[in-house]
Amino acid sequence: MTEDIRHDWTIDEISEIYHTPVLELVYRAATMHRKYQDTGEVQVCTLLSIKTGGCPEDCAYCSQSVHNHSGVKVESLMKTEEVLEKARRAKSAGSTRFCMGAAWREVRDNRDFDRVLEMIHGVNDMGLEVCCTLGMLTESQAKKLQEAGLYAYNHNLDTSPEYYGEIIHTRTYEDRLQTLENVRKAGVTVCCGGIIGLGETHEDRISMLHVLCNLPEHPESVPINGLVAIAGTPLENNAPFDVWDMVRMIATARILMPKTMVRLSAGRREMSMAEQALCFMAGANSIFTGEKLLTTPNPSLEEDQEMFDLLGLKPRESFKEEKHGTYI
Ligand code: SAM
Ligand code: DTB
Ligand code: SF4
Repeated sequence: MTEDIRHDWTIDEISEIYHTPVLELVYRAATMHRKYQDTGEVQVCTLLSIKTGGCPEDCAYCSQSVHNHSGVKVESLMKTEEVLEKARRAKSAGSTRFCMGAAWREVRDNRDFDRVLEMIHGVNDMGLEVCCTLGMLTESQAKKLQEAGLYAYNHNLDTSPEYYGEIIHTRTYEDRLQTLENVRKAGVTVCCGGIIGLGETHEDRISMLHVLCNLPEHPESVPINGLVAIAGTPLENNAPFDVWDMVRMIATARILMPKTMVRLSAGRREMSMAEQALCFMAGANSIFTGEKLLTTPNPSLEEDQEMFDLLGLKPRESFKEEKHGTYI
């Protein structure tokens, strides 16, 4: 079984997988999925933007950057009780993971950070997997988050090292990798993925997957986002992402990182139920539910319930142990 879990993938091998005729690719990924995951289960996560807008970074896709003009209102950090109320609601709507996002370049050791630690405590006490995405952080900050009860930290590579400079100028790929290392050292699980539809090539996507699957440990979750093109950002007129490319990304990620939760993330609103079903076939086993992602709309709870019923999918329980490569 262990030959499936590798950290020495070459670009050529990944390219061959990614470019496999799509039905054969889905079959291969579905086979790997069946071996390492419970195929009838999909993790249900809820996002909340706890500090919206005013971010000094210049990510070209983002509604929350001060460099873009999306019209998103700058808000200060939400009150702890309000956040906990949202988490309670997410839990009663069936969510098992709660992800809090702040539009910060990096974490600072200030009162806001102390309040985030308090939020983590509260959400963790509800029995939810707590995830945060707060920008760059040091190892000691990551340790404080871990001690507060943080289960996962989201920090995306977004695209390939080669294309990164076209999308973000205010930090480097190396900065991202350093934060991921700090998270890992603190014993927090890693959530790291990217976006398709930024204008990148197939080679860029392959290159991003190459970085992810050759990290010393595979991220426990890999979100694949389809660009939500936001008016007022430099990418507002990008062509919609190709659903077949989404399927290829998910299937390739599943084959490269069999034990990882692969999340069909932003962009589901632009996809039909049948298209999403193809992504689940290809190995996606996590989604964000609830009316909003961070600043943009998401399918409604009713639509997602209908999809789960139709496809016979069940929500995955929190803190579930991984399967170790058995055929079912
Ligand atoms: N500021 C933190 C950071 O950059 O790590 C956290 C928040 S950031 C919004 C989290 C991730 O959401 C980004 O890295 C990006 O992959 C994804 N994202 C943001 N805006 C998006 C968009 N318009 N379409 C698709 N994905 C997006
Ligand atoms: C991730 O990979 N996607 C989520 C989460 N991690 C933080 C964010 C998607 C944001 C989509 C655009 C928005 O709502 O602003
Ligand atoms: Fe800031 Fe994160 Fe948006 Fe980049 S993606 S502008 S770091 S909030």
